[in-house]
Amino acid sequence: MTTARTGTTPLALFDTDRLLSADEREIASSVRKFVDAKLRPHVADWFDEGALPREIAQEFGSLGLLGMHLDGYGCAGMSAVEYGLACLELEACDSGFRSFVSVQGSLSMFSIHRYGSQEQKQQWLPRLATGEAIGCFGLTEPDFGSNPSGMRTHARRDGGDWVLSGSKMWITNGSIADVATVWAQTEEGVRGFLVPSGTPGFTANPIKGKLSLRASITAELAFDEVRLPDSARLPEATSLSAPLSCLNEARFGIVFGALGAARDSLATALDYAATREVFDRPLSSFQLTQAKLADMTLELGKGYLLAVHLGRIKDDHAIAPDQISLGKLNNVREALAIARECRTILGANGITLGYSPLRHANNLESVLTYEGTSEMHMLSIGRALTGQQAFR
Ligand code: TGC
Ligand code: FAD
Repeated sequence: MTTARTGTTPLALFDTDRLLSADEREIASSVRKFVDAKLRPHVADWFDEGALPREIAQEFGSLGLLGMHLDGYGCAGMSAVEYGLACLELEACDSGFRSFVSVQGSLSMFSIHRYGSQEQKQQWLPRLATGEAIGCFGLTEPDFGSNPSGMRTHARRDGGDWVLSGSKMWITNGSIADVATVWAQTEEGVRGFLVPSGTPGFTANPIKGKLSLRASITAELAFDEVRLPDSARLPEATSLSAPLSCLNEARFGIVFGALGAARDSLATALDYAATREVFDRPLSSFQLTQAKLADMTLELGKGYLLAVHLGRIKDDHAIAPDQISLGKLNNVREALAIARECRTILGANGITLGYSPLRHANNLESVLTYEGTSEMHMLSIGRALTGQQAFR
C-alpha cells in the first residue's frame, strides 16, 4: 500500500528516524525540547546584541552536552552519532550554540582528555563538563589560519618553566574562558599549553563588528612573556598532529550541526510559503517554489544520510580525517545554499531577525571558514584521490 505524505517534513520524507536507535531518537528529542524552551525564545535578541549569557554553559552542562562523547571525569560517554544529533538540534536554533559546545567539548576538553596529564584532567575536565569552567582553543593566528604550521606564537624553556609569547586570533569563547589550550612553536616542535585566565601577561579581547555568529563570543588572545610551569604543558602532545587531531572531533560535530541550520531554514520557508499569498494563491502552490523546496529537501536528506554514515564509521573507530572532510565540505556548503534559497522564499521579510534563514546563512559563512575552509577540505579530498598535496 502506498501512502500519500501530504504536508510531511523534509526529513520525514526520507524516514531518517529509521536510521536511529530509540536512545538516539530520545537524545535528539530531549535536546530539541531544551532548545525550544530555553534558547529559541531569546536567540534573535542575543544575535542582535552580540551576546551569549555565560549561564548557558551550566545549562548545557546539566544536560550532559559538554564533552558529551568523552569518557570519565564527569563526561557523558555518548556515541559519535548521539553527539552529532545533539549538535544538529543546537544548530537548528543557532550555530553559536553548537559552536560553544564544539569548542568546549571537542577542542578544549578533548585536547586535555587526549593529551593532558592525570593532574590536568582532574583539575579541569569535571568543571568543564558541568560548565562551571569554560575552555577555549587557540590555534589560529592573525597571519596563519589555514596554515597553522607557520604559527609564530612560541614558547622557550627558562629553567623549569616555559615563557610563552605571541597572539591568537578568532578564538571562540576566548574572552570568557577560564582556561585556554594554546598551541605554540618550541625548539622541540609544536607543543600545547594550558593557560588559566588571569595568568600575568595573558590578555583576551573580544572581537566586535561581526556580521556572523553574533550569539557567540570571539576573541583575540595575546601572550606577553607569559611564564608557565612545565606542568602546564600537555605532555602527550608532541607535534602539529595533536591540534589537528582535535579539529577532527569538532569538524565531525559540524557535519551534523550544519544540517540543523538547514532543517530550520527549510521548515521556516515551508511554513511561510504555505500562508503567504502572491498573485492570489499560496506561494507554496507555484511550481518554481516547489522546485526549490524539492531540491533543498534532496540536499538536506542526502546530507543527513552522509552524516549518519560517517557517525557509524566514527563509532567503529574507523574514520579517517579525509572522510570527515567529505562531510564538513558537503554539509556546510549545502546548508549555506539552503539557508540562502529559503531566504528568497521569504522575500523582504527574510532579511529581518524575525525569521531564521538569513541569520543561519550569515552564521554558516563562519562555519564554512572555520574548522578548515571549504578550500582546505577540497584540497584534502584532492590529496586523498591523487596522492598529491596541492596546499603549497
Ligand atoms: P601535514 O603535513 O598534512 O600534517 C602535519 C601532521 O599532522 C597530521 N595530520 C593530522 N592528524 C590528525 N588529524 C588530522 N586532521 C590531521 N591532518 C594532518 C599529519 O599526519 C602529520 O603528522 P606527522 O606525524 O607526519 O607529523 O600538515 P600541513 O601543514 O601540510 O597542513 C595540512 C592542512 C592544511 C590540512 C592543515 O594545516 C589544516 O587542517 N588546516 C586548516 C586549519 C584549521 O582547520 N584550523 C581550525 C582552527 S580551530 C577552529 O576553527 C575552531 S572554530 C569554532 C568551532 O569549532 O565551532
Ligand atoms: P586564510 O587562511 O587567510 O584563508 C583566506 C582564503 O584563502 C580562504 O578562502 C582560504 O580557503 C584560501 N586559501 C588558503 N590557503 C589556500 C590554498 N593553499 N589554496 C587555495 N586557497 C587557499 N580558530 C581557532 O584556533 N580557535 C577558535 O576557537 C576559532 N573560532 C573561530 C570563530 C569564528 C567565528 C571564525 C570566523 C573563525 C574562528 N577560528 C578559530 C579561525 C578559523 O579556524 C580560521 O579563520 C580559518 O582556519 C581560516 O583561516 P583565515 O581566516 O586566516 O583564512
